[in-house]
Amino acid sequence: MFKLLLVQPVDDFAKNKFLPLAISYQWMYAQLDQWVKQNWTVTDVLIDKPSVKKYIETIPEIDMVAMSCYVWNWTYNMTLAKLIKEKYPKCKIVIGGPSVSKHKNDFFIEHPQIDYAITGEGEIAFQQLLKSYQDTPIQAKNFFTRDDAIDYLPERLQQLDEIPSPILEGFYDKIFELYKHRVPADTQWQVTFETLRGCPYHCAFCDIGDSYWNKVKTFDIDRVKKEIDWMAKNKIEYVSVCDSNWGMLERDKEITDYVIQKKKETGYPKVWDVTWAKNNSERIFEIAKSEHRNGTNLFKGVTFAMQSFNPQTLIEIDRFNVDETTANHYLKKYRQENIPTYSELIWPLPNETYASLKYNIQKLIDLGQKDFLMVHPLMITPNAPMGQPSYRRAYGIKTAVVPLDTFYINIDDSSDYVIELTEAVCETATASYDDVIQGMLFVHLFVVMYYYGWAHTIMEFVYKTLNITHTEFIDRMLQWATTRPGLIGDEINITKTHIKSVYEDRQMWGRYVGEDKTVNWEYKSATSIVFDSNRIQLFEELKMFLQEEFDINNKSLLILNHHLCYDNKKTYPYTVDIDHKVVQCVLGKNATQIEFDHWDKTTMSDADFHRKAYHFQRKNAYWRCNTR
Ligand code: B12
Ligand code: SF4
Repeated sequence: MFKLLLVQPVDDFAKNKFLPLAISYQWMYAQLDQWVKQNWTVTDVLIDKPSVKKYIETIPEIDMVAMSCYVWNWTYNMTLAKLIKEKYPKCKIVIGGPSVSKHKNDFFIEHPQIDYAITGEGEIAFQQLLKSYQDTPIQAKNFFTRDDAIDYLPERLQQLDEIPSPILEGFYDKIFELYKHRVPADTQWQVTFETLRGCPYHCAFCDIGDSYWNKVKTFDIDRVKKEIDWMAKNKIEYVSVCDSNWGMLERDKEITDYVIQKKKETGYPKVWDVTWAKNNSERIFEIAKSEHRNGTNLFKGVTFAMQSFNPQTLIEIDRFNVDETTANHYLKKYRQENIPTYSELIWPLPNETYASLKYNIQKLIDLGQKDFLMVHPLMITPNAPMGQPSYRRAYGIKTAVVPLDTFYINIDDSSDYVIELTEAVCETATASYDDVIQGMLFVHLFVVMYYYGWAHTIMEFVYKTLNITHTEFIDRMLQWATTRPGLIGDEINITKTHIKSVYEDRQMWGRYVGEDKTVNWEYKSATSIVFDSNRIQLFEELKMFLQEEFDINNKSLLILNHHLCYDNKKTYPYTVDIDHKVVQCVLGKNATQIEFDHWDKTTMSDADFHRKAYHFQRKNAYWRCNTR
C-alpha cells in the first residue's frame, strides 16, 4: 500500500477547529478509481498547526504528502514539506489550492522540496497523480512536475456530485476519531461548506475573479440537505459557506429555510456565515427577513459590499455596485425590519486617494449604512488578476511583504509558530505610503467612533444640527487628538506605531490589551477595550473636543451618547433625564426621560463582554442600548 498524508492546516480561533474540505474532496474523488482505492491509504490528516518539529517526529515513512495551500498556511506547509523531505527523501510532495500560482512556477525554484503542483480545481488531477504510481501510463496530464512549464489550467469537473461527500461517506467521522485524543473535549468543530462552485464576476483583487472560475456549478440540493442534517446531528456551531454569492440562486432561499428548520429543531448549526450576492436584491431581503422573523440568529448581518464609489476605480477593478437608489431603498427596508447590515470597502484600490476614501465612507453613511463598516487593507494574492505584473505596472502598485492580516488567533507560545506572510499594497500611483497609513488611521478613528458607538450619537447630532459631515467630524478629531496628550490621541498614536511596524518591520497585526493576553485584537476592538475601561475619561475628552472645535456645550448630548453605549458593569434597565431637544433630534422621540436597556442579559466577565461586544457581535451593533 502507498501511504498518503493529507495536510490542510488552519490557525486555531478560540476553541474552534475546521474540518478540511478541499483536501478531503481530493481524497474522496481519488478513490473513485479502483486502483487508487486499493493501493493508497491515508496515514493522517493534519488540520491544525502543531509545532512542525514535534509533528515531524510523529510521522511514519510515507510515499506522498498532499498539501492544500492558502495564504494562511503557505509558509507552514513549505516548512513542514522541507523537514519531511529531509527525513524521508523519497517521499513526494504535491501542492494544490488557491496559493499555488497559475502563472509561474517560481515556487519550484524557491522550494526544492515540492515535487508536483496542481493548479485550479484539483480533483481530476490529483486522482491522475495517485494513479500515475500504477505501471500503466496515464492519459491527459493535469498536474505539473518540476520540469513542466505551468501554461494551462486543468479541466473543471462536469458534475460536482461526482465527488463523494466527505460528510455523508463518513470521512469526517474518521477525522473526529483521529483527533479524539489530540484536541480538548470542548472543541467546537466547524464546517466549510460548498453548495456550489464558481462566481460569474471578475473582481480584480480576488482569486475567484479569474475567468477559470466563471461557470457556476451546483451540488444536488438533496445532498446539500443531507449534509445539513449531519451538521445538526453533530452539533456543528459554525458553518463557513464557501459560495461566493449567497442569494444569487432561487434555491438559496430553500436551503436557508432548511437550515432555519434544523436550527429550530436541534439548535444547530448556530451560525451560517455567508458571502452575500452583490446585486442586493429582493431575494436576499426575503431570505434575511424570513431568517430574522424566525429569530434564529444564523447570519452575521447582510453585506452591502460596495468596495468603492469611485467610478474609475470600479472600472479598473472590474467591479459593479448596485445603483445608489437601490442601495438606499434596501438599506431602509433592512432598517425597518431591524436587520443589521454591514458594508465593506478596500483601501487603497487603484485610483483612490485619501480624499476619495473619505468620500466613500460619507457616501455609505448618506446611503443609510449606520450599522457597520469594514475597510480591508488591500492584499495581493498570486492568482488574483491584480497580482499580475502588467496590472501592477499600470496602477503603480507597490507592495510590502507583511504578516497575514489575521487577528484573534490563538498562538501557542511554546511552539515554533510559523508566521504567514502576504503582499500588502503600500503605495499606488494615486496614494503615497503616508496617505495609505493616514487613511488607515482615519478609518480606525471613524469606525471606532461611529460603528463601535463611542461617538455615534454625537456625530449624528452634529450632522443634523450643524450640517458637519461625519467624515469632517472625524477629520477634525484626528487633528485635534493627535496634537494633545489624552486617551483618544494615545490610541491613535499607538495604532499608528503598530500599523507601521507591520508594514516596515513585519510585526504581527493586532494588539494585546485588557485581561485576556491570549488574543491579538484587531486595532478597533483593542481601542474599544481601552475606551470601555476609561469611559469617564472618554466622556471628558469628547466634551472638551465638542467645546473647542464646534463650540458645543451640551451635557445632555454627551449623557445620551454615554448611556447608549452598553456597559456590562451596569444593571439594566435604568432611566435618565435628558433634554427633550437632544432626544428629539437623535432618537426622534418626544420625551425627557429615557429608559436604557439591552437585549443581552447574560452575566459575563469583562473578558467575555469584550469578546462579544468588540469581536463576535460587533457587526450587529451590539454596543447599542435599546431606548424607551
Ligand atoms: C471558507 C473561507 C474562509 C474560512 C476558512 C475556512 C477554512 N479554514 O477552511 C475563513 C472565514 C476562516 C476564511 C478566512 C480568511 N480567508 Co478565506 N475563504 C474562504 C472561501 C470562501 C472558501 C474556501 C474553500 O474552502 N472553498 C472550497 C474548496 C473546495 O475550494 P478551494 O479552496 O478553492 O479548493 C479547490 C482548489 O483550490 C483545489 N485545491 C485546494 N486544496 C488542494 C490540495 C490539493 C493537494 C489539490 C490537488 C488541490 C487542492 O481543489 C479544490 C477544489 O476541490 C474562499 C473563497 C472561495 N469562494 O473559494 C476564501 C479564500 C480562500 N480566503 C481568502 C483569504 C484571503 C482569507 C483571509 C486571509 C482573509 C483575511 N484577510 O482575513 C482569512 C484567513 C484566515 C486564517 N488566518 O486562517 C482568499 C485566499 C487567497 C489565497 N491565495 O489563499 C480566498 C480565495 C478569497 C478570495 N476571494 O480571494 N476564509
Ligand atoms: S470578490 Fe466575490 S464577486 Fe468578486 S470575483 Fe471574487 S468571489 Fe466573485
